[in-house]
Amino acid sequence: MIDLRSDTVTKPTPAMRRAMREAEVGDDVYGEDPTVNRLEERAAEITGKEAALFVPTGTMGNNIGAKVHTEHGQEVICDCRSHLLNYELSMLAWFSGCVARPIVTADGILRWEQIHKEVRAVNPHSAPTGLIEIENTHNMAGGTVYPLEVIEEICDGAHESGIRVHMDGARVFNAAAATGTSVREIVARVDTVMFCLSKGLGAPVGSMLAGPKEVIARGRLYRKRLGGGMRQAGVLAAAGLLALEESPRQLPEDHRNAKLLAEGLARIPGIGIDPAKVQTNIVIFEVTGTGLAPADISARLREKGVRINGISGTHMRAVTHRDVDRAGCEQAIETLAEVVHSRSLVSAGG
Ligand code: TLP
Repeated sequence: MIDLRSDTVTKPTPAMRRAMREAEVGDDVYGEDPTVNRLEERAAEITGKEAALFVPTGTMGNNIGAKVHTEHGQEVICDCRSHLLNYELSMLAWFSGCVARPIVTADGILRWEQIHKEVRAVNPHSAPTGLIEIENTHNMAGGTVYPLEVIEEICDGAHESGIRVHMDGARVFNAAAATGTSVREIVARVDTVMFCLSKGLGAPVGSMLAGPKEVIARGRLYRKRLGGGMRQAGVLAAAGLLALEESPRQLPEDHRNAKLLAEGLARIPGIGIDPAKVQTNIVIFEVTGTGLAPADISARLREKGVRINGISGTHMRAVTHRDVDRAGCEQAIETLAEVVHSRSLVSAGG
């Protein structure tokens, strides 16, 4: 199976499995798991933050990130297609008691110019702004990357207004690989960053939330409240450490494969995509012109050994990662071309 549904499908490498088997462990709720402690220290070092917290998922990391910066009854400014708003079961409302103030963007990238118009102070009518959330890379906008100066402008503007910034950096290592900038530089001015070990970096489980010591200490209590106190989690952290040290070097290859995929898809009649806009490992394309719905294309691809999901009634998303190589991507293009071609033969009565 060529599985391009997401980079979350990556399986742990043999080296990760070995490290997991041999991991030194302890009870992490007591702070006694040496491997978790090492992972948290490394994540803090790499992000240039005072501290980091190992959480089971990106969703938990984002929501603890939102919680530590906000109070009930505030607003969180984010892009309208953000993961926080659309794919986290309204945890922002349920857990943090905040309302999202979504901003429509063409490319998922917020600019201070748009944000500052939405910042609200306490007044008798509106909920005050508690947080700005930016997603880098932006998943549903097609893996787009924040230019460094845009992040800096947002953070400087936010901080002058007394507002904090959280980065959903689930794929911030992809942003780093695409721009040749270190993760540390990318996240230097944001107050907290969440990044995932379990996507392109290939660990089986886990994400990190990094930020100031005091904030992470409060985050640790929220993690426990949410049921995320993981005891001998060193078996997971061991894979996470390898993901941090070894996996980033794979990402440029994933990006080249995404470009190849996009160029191949652009040649298939009825598929809409501009390969020039593909910056990292996410390829979003329109299929309306094929006369097939995304769900039908998905089902037909699956019969032929390729998995790609629809993300709406008109668009599909393919995500490259290290478990699908260049030949796999070429095969995926060919299979999609066959599916679309057989449909056009049917509609032409051929
Ligand atoms: N993204 C998943 C799905 O939930 C859509 C995927 O397949 O891409 N932030 C971003 C930007 C994400 O893309 C995701 C997962 C998360 C947060 C949440 O991470 P997990 O799945 O670990 O909770």
